[in-house]
Amino acid sequence: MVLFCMAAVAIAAPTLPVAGSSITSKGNPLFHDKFTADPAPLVVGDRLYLYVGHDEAQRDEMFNMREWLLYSTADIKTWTDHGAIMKVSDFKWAKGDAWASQAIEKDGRFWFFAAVEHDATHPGKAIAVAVSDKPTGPFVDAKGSALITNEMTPKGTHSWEDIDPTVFTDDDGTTWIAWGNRQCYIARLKPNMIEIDGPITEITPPHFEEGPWLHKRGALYYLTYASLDRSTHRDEKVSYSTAPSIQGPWTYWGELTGSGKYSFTIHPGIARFKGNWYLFLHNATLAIGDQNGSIGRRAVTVEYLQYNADGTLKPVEQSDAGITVPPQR
Ligand code: FUB
Repeated sequence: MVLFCMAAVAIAAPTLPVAGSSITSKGNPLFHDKFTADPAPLVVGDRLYLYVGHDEAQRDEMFNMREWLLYSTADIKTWTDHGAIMKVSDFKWAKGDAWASQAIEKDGRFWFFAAVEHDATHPGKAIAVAVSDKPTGPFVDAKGSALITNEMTPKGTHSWEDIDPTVFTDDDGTTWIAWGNRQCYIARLKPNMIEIDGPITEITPPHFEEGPWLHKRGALYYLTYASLDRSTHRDEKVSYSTAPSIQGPWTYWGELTGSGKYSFTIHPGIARFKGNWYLFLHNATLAIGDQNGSIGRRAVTVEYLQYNADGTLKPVEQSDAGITVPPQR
């Protein structure tokens, strides 16, 4: 990864909300009291839950992420701050790095998948799985060990290859998990949600960097991800591919967004909620006190996601107004 630390433009709100309090969003970034990253939306009934990583990097630190936070909304304007729903220390076998996550509902329970740094018994990044009876937690380690370790993907060239899980349940009830950095992998999950079922297959799309997100609309499957064309770009953008089946073949459609302002990373999370589709991202425009945005001090944003008649996605412009203004048709 490349280190970029840039000046930030957004100024922190004067009052700091506490867990349980209500936040009325006035545009992007969504939240001003904490640095947030790697947004992962989940719709349950009439609420949208947004799981994020908590960026706590100090000065020139690259990342300092120890816990995952949760926000929820019924109208995508007013958000409830639920505070931390899990700490990386809750996974006893992990030694740090509460990186990107995603939660899904299956059979009435909520399964939370997240990237962490494994201890010395399986060096490198790993994927953890936790479970709760409610989307708001408390979540507990569901397996007592990693679901995916670095040794399980031997083709990879670096220790942080096994990050950024995305989970998706197909119409036949099978849940799939995709993940990766530089290489993108996919595998079936067993119905118990804590074991891989069958082979791990590589599906790396063009310019794949990290942050895959699986979703389906109509008959089409989408693999949206943080992309980096190292020959021309300094910062990640979002690109996507589509397929007629979760098992491919995948067709690459190119870039969906530009880079997140001042941010090397960008991390897509997609959800349909009350008739609209949303693309959650992050940038590094937020400043809190004397802490400017940086690679490890990011802020979550949201934009409308719109489809063309053939199922391809309309390019998304990132803006300060975000979804406070109606989408352009
Ligand atoms: O937030 C830590 C890492 O940075 C995530 O796992 C990646 O997707 C990137 O956003």
